[in-house]
Amino acid sequence: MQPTGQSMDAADPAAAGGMLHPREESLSRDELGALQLDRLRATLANAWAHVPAQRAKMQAAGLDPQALRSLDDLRTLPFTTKADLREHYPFGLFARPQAQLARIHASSGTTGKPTVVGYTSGDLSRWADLVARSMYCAGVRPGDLVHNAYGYGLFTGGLGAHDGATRLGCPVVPMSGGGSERQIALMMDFHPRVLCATPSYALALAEVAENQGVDLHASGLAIGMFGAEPWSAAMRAEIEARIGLRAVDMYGLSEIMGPGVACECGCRDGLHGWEDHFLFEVIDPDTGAPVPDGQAGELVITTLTKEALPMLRYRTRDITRVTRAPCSCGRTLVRILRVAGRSDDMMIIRGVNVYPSQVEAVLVGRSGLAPHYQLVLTRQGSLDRLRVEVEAEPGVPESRFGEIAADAIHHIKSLIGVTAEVAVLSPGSVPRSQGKAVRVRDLRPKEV
Ligand code: DLL
Repeated sequence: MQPTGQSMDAADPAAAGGMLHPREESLSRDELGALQLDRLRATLANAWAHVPAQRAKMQAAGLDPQALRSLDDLRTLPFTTKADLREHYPFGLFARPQAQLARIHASSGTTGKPTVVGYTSGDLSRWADLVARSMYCAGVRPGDLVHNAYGYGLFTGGLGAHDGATRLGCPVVPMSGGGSERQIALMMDFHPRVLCATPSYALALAEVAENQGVDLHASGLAIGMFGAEPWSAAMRAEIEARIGLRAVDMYGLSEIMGPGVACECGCRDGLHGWEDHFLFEVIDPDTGAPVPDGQAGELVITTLTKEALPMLRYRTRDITRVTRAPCSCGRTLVRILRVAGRSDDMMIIRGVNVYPSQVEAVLVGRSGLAPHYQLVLTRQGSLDRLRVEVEAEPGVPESRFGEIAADAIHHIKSLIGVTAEVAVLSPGSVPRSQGKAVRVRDLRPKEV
């Protein structure tokens, strides 16, 4: 039931070297670099020929796709940001006319217009391949039943996971998010081996099952393909204990493709970024300068095979570290060492930088607390203040809330170095997620 990285292909030798575990995953860095350079030239040529805004940027930077000599030459090109997508809303950065598109997705965004992305049928096919590779590398095998609770629709999670599972040869139960009682009933009846969901929704499902007296350990679930939001190691342990599966981290973003940009293998020692299709850089978010492997920075991604929406040096705003040391599963691709959070979600509390996932790591599993929380940011004078609203574990008497809060305050201070207020609330007070959880409520006055 617990697949490991090393034994994966021993169980399925036909897949090694095939579409599910292609040679490209284990090339030497030189071979991989040569493949990436070829594909980068083609990507730049595509953008040059079909996206006037990208061509203008290349011209201004003096970058001629044909004359590209090394991957490092790309660094002369300015970054692409979400603002560029907004400026050219909805289709202005597309490299293909509408008649050549097969699908549009969009992410809602917290303010203003959504970010719109497009795919040719070739793009959809490569996306399905990469999600299939992600699932395979995580231990999913052809024939496994996949219960897909990612939201279907404009969000890339539902259809992305669906097409990938289908490509892998898995039957899919296309549940989408919500209707938790029904999801649980069907999981108990159908016995899926794989659950696809955001980690926060997986936890919400576990809770609803427990409240109904249903034991999800008996469902037969073995692997969770979880992503779309940051989640801590403590949250992983909590979900695994409550559902009885192996929780795997899968990363992606719609601007680049959707789920399946990177995924953990059975070793769970970083997420393999599919470098035959993407170029990964890590930069200092303040200066834009590259940071060495192993050091935290913002992930920047260039697509190497996208037709409809080639993305050049896209600033993801995700803060992470990478290593290019080979993994014990044999893959030589870059490993992304979990995404700590988005730079937009970083809080600065009296000069200390804090991500919500760091606070989560302190709260989840702490005695007396349930893993349901929200962080509320307020401003007093010129100082930002952090208030942590977290639920008590069911059954804990209210008379103990004060003492539990004091313990949490102490550990947040000693482990993260910030002073927070903590309010322990009764069970059920924090809204449950059906997709991406809302972890931060920012009540600070808006800057104008
Ligand atoms: O969330 C795609 C996806 C769907 C990934 C299902 C994995 C599973 P967007 O809605 O565009 O796309 O949001 C992308 O979500 O920039 C990260 O900030 C965050 N994110 C995605 N996966 C992870 C992860 C999808 N595994 C944004 N860990 C990204 C941490 C993640 N953050």
